[in-house]
Amino acid sequence: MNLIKVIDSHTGGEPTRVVIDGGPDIGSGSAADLRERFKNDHDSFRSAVVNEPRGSDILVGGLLVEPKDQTCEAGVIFFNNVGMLNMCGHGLIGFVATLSHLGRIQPGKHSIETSVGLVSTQLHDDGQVSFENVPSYRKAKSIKLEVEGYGEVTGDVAWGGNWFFLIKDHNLEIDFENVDELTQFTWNVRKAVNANGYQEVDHIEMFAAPENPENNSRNFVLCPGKAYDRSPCGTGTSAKVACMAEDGLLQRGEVWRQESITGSVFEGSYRVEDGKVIPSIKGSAFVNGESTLILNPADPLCWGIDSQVNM
Ligand code: PYC
Repeated sequence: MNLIKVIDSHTGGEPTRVVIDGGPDIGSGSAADLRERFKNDHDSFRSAVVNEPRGSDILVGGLLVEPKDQTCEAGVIFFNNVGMLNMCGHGLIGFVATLSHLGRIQPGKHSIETSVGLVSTQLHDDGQVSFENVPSYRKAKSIKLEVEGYGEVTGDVAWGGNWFFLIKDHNLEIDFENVDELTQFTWNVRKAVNANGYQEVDHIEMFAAPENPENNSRNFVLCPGKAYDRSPCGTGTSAKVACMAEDGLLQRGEVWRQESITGSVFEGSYRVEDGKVIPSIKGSAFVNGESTLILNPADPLCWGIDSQVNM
């Protein structure tokens, strides 16, 4: 039997499960190297931690690792129901809240090593967390796609730590009651964008007017494993900020309040360094579980029910 210690949290409704003890031995190296080793040799462990019957399609996992860069407080590798994630904004906020819960950090600045680079985080006195993301940018503007069942859809391809296709113009309501339709639409968009030369895009993000007038926008984000993000998506908000910066629609330091379909909010802003947009994202996470997972090889579902997502 393997005993795996985990801390669960949610960030604006989106859950994160951080493995703090009992994970596989993946040796030492940068978070990018460890991510590859974890991906190639320990995929069943990933599935055991996040998939049913212990987890669910919306759960994002984080493996706490020793950072190679000794200036960092910790390293983390993110994964989900179908594979590995690059960066994960809500996951990073949950990770910092987890380190705080464990007493490993106090309010202040802390660097964290991720598989796409170092990110600087700040735990605020009131428990909120902000982080400066990796440089974010738009790769392609106003790409037109023919989307099955919906006709022509226009959007931008952008990087915010994950790859996104961002859609402003559509006729759908971003509302809880409409989640099935939003999922179908964004899934068809994903198929179209991948078939049109953007294989790397695995997150689809659409925008509408906010429900709360204090916010700037409401979004719906479809994640790679076909679950939708309950939070406003940290990497998605970073991609949005990068596009708006390029269009002159958001100035340096100006705050963009991104509301999710659940009503939770991230504040996004940016600075420019060496000509690159460096987004900052601020949000809150709450630890809501501390438990030991039991991996019993006699259990036929010990390694989880693999999420079946057919493109
Ligand atoms: O917050 O960046 C994010 C994220 C990615 C996938 C789910 N959440």
